[in-house]
Amino acid sequence: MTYFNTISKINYEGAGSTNPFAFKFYNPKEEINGKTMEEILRFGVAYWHTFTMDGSDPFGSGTMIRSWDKFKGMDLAKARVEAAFEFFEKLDVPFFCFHDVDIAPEGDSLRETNQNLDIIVSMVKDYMKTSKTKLLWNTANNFTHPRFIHGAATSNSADIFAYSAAKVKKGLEVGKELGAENYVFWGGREGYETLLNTNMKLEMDNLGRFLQMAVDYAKEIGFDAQFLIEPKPKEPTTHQYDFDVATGYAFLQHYNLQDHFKFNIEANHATLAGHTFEHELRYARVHNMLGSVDANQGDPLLGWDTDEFPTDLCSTTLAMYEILKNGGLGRGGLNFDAKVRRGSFEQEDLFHAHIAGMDSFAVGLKVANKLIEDRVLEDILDNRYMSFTDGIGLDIAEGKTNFHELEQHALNLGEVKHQSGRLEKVKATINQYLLRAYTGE
Ligand code: XUL
Ligand code: CO
Repeated sequence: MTYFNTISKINYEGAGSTNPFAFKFYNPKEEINGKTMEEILRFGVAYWHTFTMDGSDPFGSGTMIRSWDKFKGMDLAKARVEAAFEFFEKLDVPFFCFHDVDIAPEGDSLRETNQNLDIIVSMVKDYMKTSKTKLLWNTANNFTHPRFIHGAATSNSADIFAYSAAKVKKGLEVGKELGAENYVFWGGREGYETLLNTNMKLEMDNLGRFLQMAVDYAKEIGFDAQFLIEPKPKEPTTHQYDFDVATGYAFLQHYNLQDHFKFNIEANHATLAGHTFEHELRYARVHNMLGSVDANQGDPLLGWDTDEFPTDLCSTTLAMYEILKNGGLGRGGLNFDAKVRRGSFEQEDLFHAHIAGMDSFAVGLKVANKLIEDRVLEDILDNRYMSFTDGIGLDIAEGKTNFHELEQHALNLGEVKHQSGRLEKVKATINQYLLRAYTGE
């Protein structure tokens, strides 16, 4: 059965196209430095937002009109797989991502849930034999069901800790079965609402032990995916233990897990933490911990996770700058952890949304690549930090000096001349590059 009957394959038609069902900037086969856009950008579709969620919010019920919703239970799960692979093919997207509960309904017991999962996983595996779309990552949803009311690996209940472990164990087996490139840990409820009833030390130690057991089990079964922590500061909890990349990195180092994990960085999680998207990418990159990206954007006027499709070209440019400087995303990708607005309830909106996101990152890629080619930001940095390239500065940078020498240097200093930061000039230059990207000037 088919579900998107009025829509055919989305092709690249160029910046002047007026066809809403065409890419204007994302040209999968176009090469940039010897790699195609498709290979660099590694786009993924998030199963939950696109095929499972219904548009409900805390104030209103679902609005999405989905042709597969006429089915129920396992039939609905199967219909979603059919619809998903039709969508992937029409969008010509190389990856998808899912939580266990997105693809198969929970049964009355964990055993039954696993059986449901097995049926759908074997169906997905069959589709993957003929589809080009691969699994970027899967994960366990250890936050929606009421059993996770007080957390999963950080629950006060040891039984729930065990239940959560069983779900991740199954997730690792599923990831291996489907050849997942990565496995994601987003600590949905791994945090607290109040310290007044929380044993922070025990909860964090348990989370460390949980992740170590996951590493051990993946090794045991020969599942070689890259493990990813996805930081988020709050929501649904008041405070999440994986607040941001810096906090997550300290956590990983404390529990000696840093060699087994990288980060999956989500734009809207960065802004909830009070950072820019590019800050989180930069922090991960300079520590060699940038693994993958959940591509979306938040609403600066709202204090919660709005998961909008990314359309801010300045943000996609600065994000692609970090990704290119990282030498690419490796086994990671750009997963659209993004949902159409509640008012965009028609199926064709799913295409418009993904086309908008893919085109926005394609622009970001081209502009960032040009900025790097012309050494725009590199020259600024070289010039700005020049004082560390010889004399006392070089000694500092090479760790060859001490407070005695530095004091002598300071005592003999005359007036120190500063250079302007030229912030406005830099911003104007970025705008110039953005606007020039397609005029060819
Ligand atoms: C929630 C979120 C999740 C993770 C996977 O904010 O981003 O969907 O990406 O569990
Ligand atoms: Co996410």
